[in-house]
Amino acid sequence: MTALPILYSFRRCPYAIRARLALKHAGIPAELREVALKHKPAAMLTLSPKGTVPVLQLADGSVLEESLDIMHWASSQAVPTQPALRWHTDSTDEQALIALNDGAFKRLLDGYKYATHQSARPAESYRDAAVELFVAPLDQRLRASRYLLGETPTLADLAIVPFIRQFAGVDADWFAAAPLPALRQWRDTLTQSALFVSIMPKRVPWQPGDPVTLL
Ligand SMILES: N[C@@H](CCC(=O)N[C@@H](CS)C(=O)NCC(=O)O)C(=O)O
Repeated sequence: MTALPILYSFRRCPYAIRARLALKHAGIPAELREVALKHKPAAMLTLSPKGTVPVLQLADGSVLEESLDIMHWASSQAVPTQPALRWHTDSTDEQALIALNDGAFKRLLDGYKYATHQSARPAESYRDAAVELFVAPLDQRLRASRYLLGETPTLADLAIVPFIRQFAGVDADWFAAAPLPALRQWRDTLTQSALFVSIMPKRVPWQPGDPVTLL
């Protein structure tokens, strides 16, 4: 038994960012253990041998090892005093958006991020395919409403914005000039929010015996 849920996390990982956003937004206190991906702690690998972050160990000992499961658990536990977020619309629209983000868009994002001059396919080709598939349609959506599924944020916004942040960061000059004004505004609103800033401080990697650091 542990007193608080324990989140194994990596600061810049978009999956871990969405999990931290959800827990923090839901007002759920948790211990944060920063992980160095090259030196994953044995305690984490024992809980979740697949070795990806985020991993959440609940107070009853059970383990959530998928970021979306952590978001859904957080939404089910949300403290009622927290500001309204339409947590889980359960709409097929929301599920389809997140599935496209985590599937085909994420693969193109990785291609864009990791392409080198030696790659058979240049970075721009991945970027342009990602824009056509996902990024431009998000911008179109956001020209019609402030958030992805309407005028208030939902779980989809918190789940997807860490990936758009990463996409924007690959070539910030290109993103700043791209014909994606509504997407930029949305990215800025969410990533400059007090919630987002509060889950991004730099941490040194956790080691057994360290004092507890709270999320
Ligand atoms: N489907 C997983 C994906 C998590 C994931 O791939 N996380 C990356 C970091 S962003 C990771 O831990 N990779 C393992 C590694 O780099 O060793 C989730 O949604 O939680």
